[in-house]
Amino acid sequence: MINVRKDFPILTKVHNGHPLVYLDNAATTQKPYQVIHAMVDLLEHHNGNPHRGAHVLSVEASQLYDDAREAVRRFINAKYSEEVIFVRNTTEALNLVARSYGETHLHAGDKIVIPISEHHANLVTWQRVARVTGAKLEYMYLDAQGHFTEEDYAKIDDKTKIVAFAAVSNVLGMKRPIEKVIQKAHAVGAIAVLDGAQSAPHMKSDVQQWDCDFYAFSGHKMCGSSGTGVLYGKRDLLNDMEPFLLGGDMIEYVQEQTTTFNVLPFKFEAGTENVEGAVALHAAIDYLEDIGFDAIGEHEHELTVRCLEGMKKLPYIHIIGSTDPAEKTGVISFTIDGVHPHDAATILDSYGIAIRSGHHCAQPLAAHVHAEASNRVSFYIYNTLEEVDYFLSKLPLVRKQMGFKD
Ligand code: C6P
Repeated sequence: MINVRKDFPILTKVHNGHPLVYLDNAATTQKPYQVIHAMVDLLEHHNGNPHRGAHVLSVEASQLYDDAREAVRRFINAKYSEEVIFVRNTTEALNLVARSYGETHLHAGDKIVIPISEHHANLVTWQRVARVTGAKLEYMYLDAQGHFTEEDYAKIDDKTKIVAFAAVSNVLGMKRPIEKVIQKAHAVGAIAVLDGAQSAPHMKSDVQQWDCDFYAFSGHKMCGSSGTGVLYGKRDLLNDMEPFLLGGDMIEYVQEQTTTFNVLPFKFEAGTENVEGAVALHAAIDYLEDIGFDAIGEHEHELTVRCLEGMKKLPYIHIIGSTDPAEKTGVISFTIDGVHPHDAATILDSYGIAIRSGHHCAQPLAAHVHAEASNRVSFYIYNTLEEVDYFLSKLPLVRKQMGFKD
């Protein structure tokens, strides 16, 4: 097991008289000292507006920002650093693709294909593209355990122009057959948009090996800060797209009536950049790479195996999607017979356990599996088997406190 708890100051928090057990990592992860200190160091010693000044602080901030971009390029194995666009988060990255590619490249009769399990950021965005262009949004409905079926793959046909899917679902926690889906998209001339919000923190990202056209992820879900995410796009595609936001730093020449745009990546980074966020993401990447994704995967697997074993013993618990730990990152969504998920989360919070409840921003999936709301535990590098056992020991108390005998 990885032992990194000492790096995370928030994990010493005591809540309701109990040590905090933080099991809501798919929502956001906690930050190690290494990331916190990198941000403080920037603010104390190097803070300036990047790419705009000749003075020392602007130059230093520019250097740190550019270094962060290079770190991201390495992290996802992109070919060129200008293919890495800093945005606020996964949501903004996917909106950028939908607006700047989807709305300008699709036409009536075209198809966008997505799984029913997508997060709203990768779903509502395509609804609008469909509405604006007249294209059709078609869903892959998955089998009862959440796998793609042959029927799903058959939806990727000659009319399909975009296939968008999460590399890991935030509700099912299942790793997708990334390369297979992308190959099917490319075989019909469609582009593949990969939502990496739940993959980038947990497994090695390799955009060249996957051959995805776009890849989006958020810094805050991988030990970085809020407010910084990444859109990777293939250079030719990005060059061919209009910018999504207009303003400072994304221009080449501005005249009274017309403007020419800056080169990549600046064309897509209008306004003052979030240097703190970029620096935090750089530190987070260094931190995770030091641990290594093999170790991270093994650690999460052990926690998931233990948790699933314990949950399966409770007849009133129903896990959504596959229960095979080999198919999952450390995400388990479930319902409890007779207990509203918000009640369950509130009761567990009284024991210091933080879990998520609700529709997890995936309402079409929730409706499809007839679980309008559910609970979710999600693990990360600092969680321990003891924490899993503590959670499993308190889980039966939820039903007891709601008045059930067992
Ligand atoms: N899911 C969760 O608790 P942002 O909010 O932009 O950083 O990430 C959006 C997003 C996109 N795709 C997937 C697969 C996601 O899981 C998320 C964020 C959080 O599941 C908040 S709803």
